[in-house]
Formats: sequence, C-alpha cells, structure tokens
Amino acid sequence: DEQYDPQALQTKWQARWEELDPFRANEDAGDARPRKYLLDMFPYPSGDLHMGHGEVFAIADVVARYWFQRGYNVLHPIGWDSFGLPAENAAIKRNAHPAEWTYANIETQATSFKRYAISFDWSRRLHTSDPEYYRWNQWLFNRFFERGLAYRKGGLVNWCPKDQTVLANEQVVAGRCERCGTDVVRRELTQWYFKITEYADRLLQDMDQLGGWPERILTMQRNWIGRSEGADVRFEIEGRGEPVTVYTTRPDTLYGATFFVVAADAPLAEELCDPERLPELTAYRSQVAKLTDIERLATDKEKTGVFLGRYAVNPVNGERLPVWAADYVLSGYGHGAIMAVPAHDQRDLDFALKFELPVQVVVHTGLADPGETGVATPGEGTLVNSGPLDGLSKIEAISRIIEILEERGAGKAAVNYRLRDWLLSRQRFWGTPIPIIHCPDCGEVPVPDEQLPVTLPDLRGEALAPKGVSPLASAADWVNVDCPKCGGRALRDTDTMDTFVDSSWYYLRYCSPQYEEGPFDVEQVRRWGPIDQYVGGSEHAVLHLMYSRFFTKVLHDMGMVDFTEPFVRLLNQGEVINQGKGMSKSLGNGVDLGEQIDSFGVDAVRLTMLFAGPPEDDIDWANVSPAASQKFLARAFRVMAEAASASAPGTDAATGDLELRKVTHRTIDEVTRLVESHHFNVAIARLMELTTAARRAIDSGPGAADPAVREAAEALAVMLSLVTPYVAEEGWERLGHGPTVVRGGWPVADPALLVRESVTCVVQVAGKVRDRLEVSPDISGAALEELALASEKVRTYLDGAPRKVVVRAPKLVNIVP
Ligand code: ANZ
Ligand code: ZN
Repeated sequence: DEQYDPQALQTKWQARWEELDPFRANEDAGDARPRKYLLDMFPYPSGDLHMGHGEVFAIADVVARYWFQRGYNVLHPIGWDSFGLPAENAAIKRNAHPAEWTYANIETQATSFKRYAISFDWSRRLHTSDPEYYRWNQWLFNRFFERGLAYRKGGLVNWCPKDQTVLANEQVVAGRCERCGTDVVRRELTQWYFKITEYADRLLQDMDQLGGWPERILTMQRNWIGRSEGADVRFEIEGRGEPVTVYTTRPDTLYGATFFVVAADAPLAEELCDPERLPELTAYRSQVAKLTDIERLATDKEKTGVFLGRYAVNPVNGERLPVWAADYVLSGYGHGAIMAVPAHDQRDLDFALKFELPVQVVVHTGLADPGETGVATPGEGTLVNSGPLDGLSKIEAISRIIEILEERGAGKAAVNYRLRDWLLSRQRFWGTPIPIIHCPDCGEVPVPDEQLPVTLPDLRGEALAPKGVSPLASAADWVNVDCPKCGGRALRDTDTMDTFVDSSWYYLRYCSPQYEEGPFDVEQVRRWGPIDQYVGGSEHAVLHLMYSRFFTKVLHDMGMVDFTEPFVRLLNQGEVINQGKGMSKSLGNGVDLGEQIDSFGVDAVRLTMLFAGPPEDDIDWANVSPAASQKFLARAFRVMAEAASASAPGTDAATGDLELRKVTHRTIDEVTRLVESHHFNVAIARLMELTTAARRAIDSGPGAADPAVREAAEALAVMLSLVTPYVAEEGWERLGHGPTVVRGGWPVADPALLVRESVTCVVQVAGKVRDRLEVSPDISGAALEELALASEKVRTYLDGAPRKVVVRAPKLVNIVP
C-alpha cells in the first residue's frame, strides 16, 4: 500500500478545509444545537508562532474538535492582541510605522495557524490595533468615565526608565519591568486610572463561581486583592486640628503602641514635620523615591527613618507617641500612617531597636520578651498591660477595643485591600488614544461617541522614540482641537491606554466582530457567553484574568451582559522547555516550531505536544520524540488504509471479531472520559493500543476484511482527528466517508462490549484474610497496594502505617501491621 506522506496530506487537506470552511459557528437563533464557546488567549504578533503557541493551540484544538464531533454549535475564534511596545521598538529601528511590522507578523502567524490545522472560525478574525476595534475601547472608556470608574489623579507611579513609560503595579515583577527587566523607579505623574478597587469584594466573592479554575490562580488573585479586616483608629496630633487615621489589623495591641509612623513620601510627612527638621526629611525622601514598594516592604531591609519632632496621642491611654517618617510605611496603602507596636510586629521591632524606641508587650504569648530577643511575637495569646482588655484573648480583645473606640468616636471596624486602582495611561504611541480633550474652561471633556474613533496620527521612525512624554504630543495638528463642549481651543490627551484594556473584552467582540452599533451585539453575547473553556498561560493570573473579570462585572452592571464571570473553566498549559530550561537566545536552546513541522509534519508535532504529559505540565523537548510520533502515525495510517481497501463502508460490525470489538469499544469509552477530563496524553496512549490491536487482527487474526477491523479503523479516524487532523481526514476519506471528518460523529461505546473480566484479590492482615477486592487482571502492584490500604475493613486492623506490604498482583496483598 501507499506510504504515509505527511507533507502531501497537509497540501491536500489544507486546500479542502479552505473550501469546506468546516469550523464556522452558526449565530442564527434558529439553530437549536447546544452551543459551546472555546477560547485560546489570543496571540501577540511578535514574529512567527513559537513552540509555546504550538502547545496551547493544540490543547485547545482537541477540546474544540471534540465538541464539533459531539454535534455542538462551536464558537472557536481567533484574533490578534496587536497593540504594544515591541511593534514600536521595531518601527523605531527600521524607521517605519509600527503597523507594517505588526500586520506582516499577523499574516505570518495566520498562515502558520492554517497549516497547523487549528479549527478556527476565520470569519471572526479581529485585530485590536484596527480602528474598528479600538474605537470600542474608547467608547467603553467613555462609559467608565460617566460611571466614575475612569478618573485622573496625581501620585507616585512605577516608571520604566528603558521603555520610558509608566507601569501598572501588576506589571512590576520583583521591582523590575515585566517586559524588559529594567529596575523600575518611582515618579510623580498625573495619570488615568480605572477604579477596579470598587469591585474588590465582588472579585473575591464571585470566585465561588470559578470551580473550574486552577486553585493556584484563585489563590494568586485572592492574595493580590489582599482583603484584611481590622480597624481604623484616629490619633490626635499635638498642635494639629485634624486627627490622623491609621489602619491596623491588630487593634487589640493598641496599648502596646510606642511610636507612630507616616509614609515618608506622603504629603502628610512634610506637613507634620517640625520646620527645623525639614532639610533632613527632604534628603531622606529623595532617597526613598528611588525604591519600589516591594523593596520598601522587604523585611530584611535595614530600617531607615526620620523623627519629625511631633507627637501623636494614643486615644485609649493618652500616651504621647513620637511621630516618625519611614519608608516601610507605604503612602498608597491603608491611610499611609501606622501605629507602631514593636512587641508584636517585626518591622516595628526592627525599627524600634535601631532607633532605641520602647518595646511594650501587651499580648502574653508564652514566648520570650521581644525587646530582648529581637523577635516579635505576632501570635495568639492573652492581653496584658491593656487596661480593660486584660485577660481577654486576641479575638475577644479585637471586638472589645472596637466597641470602646466606637463609643469614644475614636475609631471603627474597617476592611482594607491590597488591590490598587488600575493605572491605565501609557506614554507610548502604539495603543488606543485616550478619548479625552482637556479644555482650559470645561476641564476633562470626553470625545463624543459619534466622533469616535480618535485614530492615531501618522508618526513613524524617530518620532516614536521614547521621550518620557507620549510621542503623540509631538503631532501638533492632532493634539490641538476645539473643545466639544464650548468650541474653545483645547488639547487632546496624549496618553494611550494600557493594552490590557484591549484584551479585557475581546472575547465579547468575537460574538459579533463586525458589529457597528456598539462594542458587541448584546443578543449574540447572550447566546454564546460566557466562555465554556478558556486556555492560556498562568503568567496572566493577576493581569489579564483579573482585568477581564472586572470588565465583565462593569458590563453586567451596565446591563450589557447577563453573566458576571467571563470564563467558566480555565486551563493553564505548561511551558515548552528544552534540556530542562526555558528556551532563550542566550542559552542557544531554542526550538523552532516551523522547523519541527518541516521535519516531522504537523500531525506528529501536535501529537508530540499532547502526548508528552498532562497539559498543565511543562514539556521538555529534549525528552520527547516527534520521530516516534511520526512512526506511530504511519502505523495508524496503514491500519486505516488497509481496512479501507479490504471492506466497504456499512458492513455490519456485529459479525466481526469479538476480541477486537471489545478493545475498540473499551477505547471509545475511555477516550471519551479522558478527553472530557483533559487527560489527552492518556487518551493518546489508548489510541496507540487500539492501533496495535487492529494491526494484530489484520496480521495474525481474522484479517483486514473483518468488519471489526473496519469498525476499529473508523473509530480510530474520528478519535485521532482531535489530535492529528490530517492523517485522520485521509483515513476517513479512504474508509469511504466525507466530505470531512470534523463532524464525522463521536463513536458511541456499546455497553454490552464493555464488560471486563475481573479477578478477586485477597487482602490479608497479619496472615488473616480481612477483605476481598474485585480488580482488573492487569492492575499494577502500586495501584493494588493503594486499593488494599484504602479498604475500610483492612484499616480497622491497622494502627498507623503498616510495617511491610507484600503485593502479588493481581491476586494477593499481605500486610504486616
Ligand atoms: C498595628 C499592628 C500591630 C499591626 C501588630 C500588625 C501587627 P495587612 O494585613 O497587609 O492589611 N500597615 C498599615 N498600613 C500600612 C502602610 N501604609 N504601610 C505599611 N504597613 C502598613 O496589614 C495591615 C497591617 O500593616 C497593619 O496592622 C499595620 O500594622 C500595617 F502586632 O497595625 B498593624
Ligand atoms: Zn471647553
């Protein structure tokens, strides 16, 4: 028979799919099929597709193709997240426009996606850098602005000196720019923000809808939101009319406060400072300005600070607390000031020991005196030296002190969040212009909806180089406009939006990508949303995945979507690494997806990606063998081809070889469950076993013409089509079906063929039979041992871990207690 020729199959079937367009979603309301919406995180067009893309899109494609086979009306769209810095840097280097590089790369990736056989509905393709798309970023910005959810404020922001732009907190990783790794500095700027903090509680609460998300991501989001409960306590400041409020999670320790600290960079520090000490404070502040929040909070950092020459008054005992300015208190957190309790807070203790401030124990924990050991005791205990709180436990003392503070009007229970508002402005060119006009008389005036989009001016090359202000500022005739309200001379806002705005709602646009009356057709989103399965990297845990959830909630409040969470299930794929390390130019261990495909064919590369392990695990390309995958595919191809030429479609399988039929139906049954639970690697192993069984039946069993062989080959074609669509299409066509295997129909296992013999295993404890287990004849020793030790009957005879377990699979387990 013919040889398996992957490249020939690719040429043939890619052209067929182009013609047949088999992956179109049907948006008609009259289509009664149940719908499924599958989404891959859309790519950034940084060049051609890389190995990471090869993995994530292969994973998602299995799910999509499974749903096609099951008869769903599937939405599986693709687009590009095409605004961003790299395009701009490339344009500066080549003296070109960022659009040239961007759209050329998009075409390259689109071509590669088609070859890679991903089941996209190409008619819904979108690019966020198209004015037809970013127009709606601006429209949404206007809605947020109207609702008070977009606002401008001055303050210290994270600044990347290399990219010459601000960064959101989420984009600062261990004090460095997430994109280029440069140390981030702090800068005072007036910037646009989205008020995500207003949604902090709902972002937490709605996590109970996210049972289909990895626990790890939920934990990261929970920590990022950082909700804590405690109290706001008001301290009078000597010589100042207004009290200063502090936030504390330990109001029970109020009697142990021995000093008071304000954030060095907060305006309050300057205001409270004794004029004589002002030069010292000013010098200190310039030092602090160089540090990021993370550095400032680091527990091992040497404590620094300046005494301001003032005193705060403890509201419960009237004690005078010296007021200091220090960097370990952050201006953007709580109220930017704290009561310091050195006995029970390590940072306060480090500070107290350095500056010789008193340490007062107020919670007796049974541990040694922190003033002597230098180790604070933050744990549970009994209150001492605390007047009315003495003898109470920590929890009791917290409620009691809050009552006392409330009675005196000196404080109240309070909740605090670590989450900050989303800093939106970027001083870069290749993004969505913020649709605001600054008028000297009317202030911030949104560009009226009917004048959107505000398109980017035509700048290229050097004009785009980072200058610390947005390149848009240099386009004079773009910047100078008439105020939409009063008609007077006014200026456009020259910042562009963080590109995470683009990706916060793209999944809604896919439901009606050409819609012109709004960002999306509400009716279509009602039909398709929310997304049944989202697939993408965990690097977006607190960025994209938090912002999208926030946008969805705002849109829900606007009455535009009827759900509050966008992604019902989330799958985070692992990384593709090589020789145990991430691929990089400097390590010289990069593997090129295109080259792998040229050498082994698309099917073999996809199979290798999916067979390497569970989708969540990293794949070390040094440990896998696309050549072996190709060999398997050649075997599967021959089984299908030989069955095809030996029998005609429609033969009655019931008359076929029973042994092979059992294998086929067991495989269908297991693969169905394995695909649904995303155990794709195990599903592939089962398909390999089925191929071997069919081969054996052809060579040394009933022969290729047996109806059971055809049945096996047809099931193989459909199941393989999820992973290796080219060889599956060819097999399916040869077996006499068509025009495509995409909707060939998922095979159904016959329950009568699933009964599997079992054997009885005897479990003995200390030589006496205590239980009997029905197990599969080919159970592994380890699995059998686990089963035996889990038996309730056995466990009543065990006291702790057994001393020894002897396993003779499948018939005997002997436990020595
Ligand atoms: C007194 C105290 C005593 C505190 C004690 C802790 C232990 P979370 O849980 O993260 O919300 N804090 C408050 N505002 C701060 C700021 N702007 N910068 C740095 N630290 C600040 O932490 C709340 C605790 O962090 C607060 O409770 C406060 O210290 C500190 F035995 O107040 B605590
Ligand atoms: Zn005006």
